[in-house]
Amino acid sequence: MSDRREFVKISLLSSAALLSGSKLSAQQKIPDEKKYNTTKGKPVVISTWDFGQAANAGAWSVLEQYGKAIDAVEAGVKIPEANPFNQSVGYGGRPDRDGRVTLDACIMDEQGKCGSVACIEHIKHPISVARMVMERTPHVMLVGDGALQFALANGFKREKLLTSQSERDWREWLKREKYAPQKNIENRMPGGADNHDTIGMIAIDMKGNISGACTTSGMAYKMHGRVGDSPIIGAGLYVDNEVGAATGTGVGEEVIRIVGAHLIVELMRMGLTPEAACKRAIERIAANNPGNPNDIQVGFLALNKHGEYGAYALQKGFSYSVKNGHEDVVLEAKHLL
Ligand code: SD4
Repeated sequence: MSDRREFVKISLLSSAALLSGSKLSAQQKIPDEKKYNTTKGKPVVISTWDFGQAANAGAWSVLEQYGKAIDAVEAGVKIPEANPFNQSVGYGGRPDRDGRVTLDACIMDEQGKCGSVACIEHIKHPISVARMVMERTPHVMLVGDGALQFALANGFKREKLLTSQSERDWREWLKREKYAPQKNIENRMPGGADNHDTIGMIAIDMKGNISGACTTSGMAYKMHGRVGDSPIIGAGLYVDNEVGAATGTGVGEEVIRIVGAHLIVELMRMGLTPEAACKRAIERIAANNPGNPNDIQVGFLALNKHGEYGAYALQKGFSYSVKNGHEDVVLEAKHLL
C-alpha cells in the first residue's frame, strides 16, 4: 500500500473512532461563548507551525468534551506523529546521517509531572511512551535502547519509520553533504513548513489546568545519538500551572543553551506577556550568536494562565496555530531579524 493511501486509511479509521467515542451530538459540539467561557480564553490549544492546526483539531475533540489538557495534548500531537508526509515528526521523519529515524518527545502536566524519551527508534508515537515514562516509572527520561525496550515491554509495536520519500531524500543529501551534519539544514529544504519542524503544543482545559507536549524527529541528518531541546523538560517544553507554559521549535542546541521554555515561563511569572517573554528569550539567542544569527532559526510559543498566547521568532517564517471557542487560526509570529 502506498504511504498516502495508508495514511488516508489510518485517518479515516481515527475519525471513525473519534466519532463513535463521542458522547455529545454534533450540535452540542458547536462552540458556545458561555459553555467555553471564551472571555477567559479557556479552553484553548496552541501549537507550532501551520500543521499544528490539524493537531489542534485532535486536541480540541478532547477539550470540548471536558477532557483533561494532558489527554488533549497527547491526542493532538499524535496526529502529526502518524502522518508520513510530515518529515519532521514521528513516522516519516527525516533520519539521522546514518539513515536511522530517531525520535525525541516529552510531556508535562498541571502537577509538574513529566516524562520524556530521547533518541528512540521504531516507535511511531514517542509521545505516548513519554507519557508512560511519566506515569509508570520513577524516572523522567529514558533514552535510546532503554526507551525502546520499555516501549516494547509496554505493548508498543516495533515499526519501520523510514518512509521511501525520507530514504530518497537522505540518499540525495549523502551525495551533496558528504556525511557532515548541518546546523540548520531544514531552512534549506524546499516546500515550507511541511518540511520542517517539531510540534510543540500547549492546552488549557475547561478546569483551567495546563499541560504540554513536544515531539520531533529532530534536526535532519544529525549525528547518530544527537538529542535536541524537544525532549528536555525546561528547554523544549515547560508547564507551570500557576503561571503558564512555553514550547519551541528550531535549532535545539540554541534552545538548550538558554533553557528556553523554562526561561519564558519565569519571565511570564515576573509579569511579561507571553509574546514579550518569547521575545526576551529570542534576544538571548541572538546575543549568543553575535556573528551569525542568520544561520539559525528558533521560534517560541507561550500561553499564560489566563489563556493569553503569544509567539516570537528569530527570523521571519515561524507560524503557529490557535484554537479556542471563537477562533481556529494560523498566525505568523513576529521576528527579531
Ligand atoms: C531539534 N528543535 O531537534 C528540534 C527540531 C526542530 O528545527 O525544531 N528543528 O533541535
